[in-house]
Amino acid sequence: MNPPVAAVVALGSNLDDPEAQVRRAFAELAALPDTWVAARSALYRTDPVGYADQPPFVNACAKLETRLAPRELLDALLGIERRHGRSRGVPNGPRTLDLDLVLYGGATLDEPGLTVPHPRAHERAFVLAPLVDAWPEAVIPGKGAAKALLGKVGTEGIERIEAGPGWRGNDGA
Ligand code: PH2
Ligand code: MG
Ligand code: MG
Repeated sequence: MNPPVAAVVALGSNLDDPEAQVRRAFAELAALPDTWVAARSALYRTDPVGYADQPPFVNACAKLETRLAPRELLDALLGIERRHGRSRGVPNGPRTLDLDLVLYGGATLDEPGLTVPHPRAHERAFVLAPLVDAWPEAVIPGKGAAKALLGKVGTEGIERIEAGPGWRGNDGA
């Protein structure tokens, strides 16, 4: 069996009760086979990036421990998106649920449909702020510490909805 790997999933929604979509998705991540949610961020309300004429997003991050291979995990994420009625319309446009595989251990992958680290994670506050909540020491291979990257990008246009940093299980840090 594969040893467990720390993987990070970024969650985003801006349609059909975004907060509920994201909360349900956390539970569905926790129910994936051979996968545990080690930590989760607070929820954030964020201004849309890339395509401005759409509702604000709710964004969050989950740190998983998983024995699934990257492609198996990706397929599981796409399955959850489909169950949330995700349809693929305008690039960067509105969606019921977006689950992006941001990190898979220290791996760098560039395969069809599977680019890890996520190619834009290091420049997006709506990914970095929740990532730092869930995993303060996270490092984006080739880009550096998530905390330092967030310092560079800043937190304009993002607002924490919940108090506190989220939930980090028993192992803290
Ligand atoms: N996702 C996008 C494009 N723009 N903006 C915000 N605030 N949050 C997102 O999750 C987001 C976005 C493409 O996946
Ligand atoms: Mg995305
Ligand atoms: Mg996506």
